[in-house]
Amino acid sequence: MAVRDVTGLYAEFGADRLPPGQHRTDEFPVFTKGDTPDVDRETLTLEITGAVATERTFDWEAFADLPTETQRQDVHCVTGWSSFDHEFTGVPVPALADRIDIDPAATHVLFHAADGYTTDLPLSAVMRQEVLLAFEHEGSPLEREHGGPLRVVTPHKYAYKGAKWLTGIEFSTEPIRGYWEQRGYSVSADPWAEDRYS
Ligand SMILES: Nc1nc2c(c(=O)[nH]1)N[C@H]1C(S)=C(S)[C@@H](COP(=O)(O)O)O[C@H]1N2
Ligand SMILES: [Mo]
Repeated sequence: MAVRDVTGLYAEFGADRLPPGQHRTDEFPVFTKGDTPDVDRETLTLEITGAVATERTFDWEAFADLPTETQRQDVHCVTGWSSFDHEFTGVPVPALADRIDIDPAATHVLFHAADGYTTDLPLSAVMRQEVLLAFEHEGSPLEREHGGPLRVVTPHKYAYKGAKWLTGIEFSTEPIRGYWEQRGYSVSADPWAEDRYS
């Protein structure tokens, strides 16, 4: 399958691929607030709730019917590390949106995860081709510690916007703050603006 290289997306936001104040690592560190939850493809449920015409739940079989894409992306953690050139395969959010009838009044999204984690973004920041609901990394099922079976990746934002072990996407007409956002981290989280705290 062809790989879409989106590592050039930084040009929309800043001068350099490595955002200011970040250092590059060749590792892919694991960064989780607590324990890794026990989720697999067989037990996966992805609930679409809130400001949508019909709330619905995808199991793995229904999810696997959605269009997918493989992209090369960079990861930027707000604690300072950036890790380049990861190949993620997943469903781009616009492809999911085509199937779920989002309320035109919806302005925000809250992602829910199996470990109780949540994170929020404006809908406009989520409705981008490079925001993937990712289930493969480097051609293999996404590693459990990196969020397998299903996570969000947000290469245009600090990586705390990418919920691992995704279980739900809640659309809303006003912001609902996520786990780190309630604890002082930035809602917009633009790495090139060094938008770390709010
Ligand atoms: N469910 C869940 N998602 C999460 C987190 C978490 O603790 N729980 N940590 C976030 C943070 S702060 C970062 S930097 C990335 C790290 O992803 P990685 O462990 O695959 O590097 O996951 C994000 N998504
Ligand atoms: Mo992070």
